[in-house]
Amino acid sequence: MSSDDYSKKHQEFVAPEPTPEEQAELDAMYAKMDELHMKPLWRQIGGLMPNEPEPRAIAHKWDWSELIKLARRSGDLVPVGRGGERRAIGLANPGLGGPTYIAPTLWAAIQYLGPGENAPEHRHSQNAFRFVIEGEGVWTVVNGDAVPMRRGDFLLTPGWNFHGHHNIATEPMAWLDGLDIPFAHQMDTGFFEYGTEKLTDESTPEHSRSERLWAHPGLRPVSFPGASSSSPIGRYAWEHTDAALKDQLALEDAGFPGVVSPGHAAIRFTNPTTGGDVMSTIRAEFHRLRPAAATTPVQEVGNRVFQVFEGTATIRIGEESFELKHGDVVNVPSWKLWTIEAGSDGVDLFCFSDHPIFEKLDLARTFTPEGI
Ligand code: GTQ
Ligand code: FE2
Repeated sequence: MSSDDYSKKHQEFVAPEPTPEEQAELDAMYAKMDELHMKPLWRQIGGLMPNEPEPRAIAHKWDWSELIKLARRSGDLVPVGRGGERRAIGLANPGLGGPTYIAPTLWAAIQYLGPGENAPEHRHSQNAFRFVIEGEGVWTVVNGDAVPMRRGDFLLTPGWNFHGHHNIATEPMAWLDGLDIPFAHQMDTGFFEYGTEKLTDESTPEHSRSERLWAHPGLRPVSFPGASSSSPIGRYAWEHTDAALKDQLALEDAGFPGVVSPGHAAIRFTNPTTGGDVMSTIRAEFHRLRPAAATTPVQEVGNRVFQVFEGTATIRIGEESFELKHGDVVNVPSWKLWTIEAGSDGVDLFCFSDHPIFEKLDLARTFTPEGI
């Protein structure tokens, strides 16, 4: 697809000037349409069918220092329990008006659990993950499997799995939640049920059962046939993510392929039963940039959300740019040209997106402008 294809604009439609009599008839017709809940396409074609995506979501950054401050405050003031379910503070994209959507398809929240607190078990059709920006001491129970949460870990709670969170440590803990709540909400596909009031597992194992079965590199148990749309791995431990990124950069130094572009290492979390994305609606990746390295500028259909794990960076999104540091969250709306440039110490970024939705529906497009 060349850039010319994207620049062809709708023809300007110019109707002949109506006479006063014609205008009166037109006004009456439009009023009748309005009354009967009809709307003519010719008065809205440009807005409904733009030449290219015109997202209502805007690019926005949430400062970790503010997020964590308010999370702590809510920990002081608001109990966690059945009904409210989670002490999670959703990030609301200013361009999307009322609902708590960071993007039309995606929810992102900071969740906070004090020492000794339990977030009760429930299940929902919405897919969920956690990314642990800092701290440890919470374990999540997914269908009876206790999954520890530690710094840098990426955890899955695919749709319809019972899950609850328990802080058994002496310190509070906060992490990033990502779900497809807005997608389910807008498409009317959501189901929700309460689970048991009791803890289904009191143990705090080093590794979840799901990891012991599924998280050995390149190996799968023969006893589980077939592909599943969600990954069976409950926890992608930081040590594996970090090692994979380190190796990509070491191989780049030695002159071998593997990095995305010079100084830009990246991994995608995968479903070992398919090699594809971890869940049907959400893609998750981790990116590492060497000091001053930059990603290749790209436009993509779909939405990305980044959280800085370590280091600093500048992200350019369309005409805007944002300075990023530890814990900051930023979203990239559909089809906005974006690039990230690392600061002087390099940068580590967690990233999630809704790209699997659009790939499945043959709606995915990417465009890499030349000469940028
Ligand atoms: O931890 O189960 O941020 O159900 C939003 C909905 C977290 C959770 C959120 C949820 C959860
Ligand atoms: Fe949940």
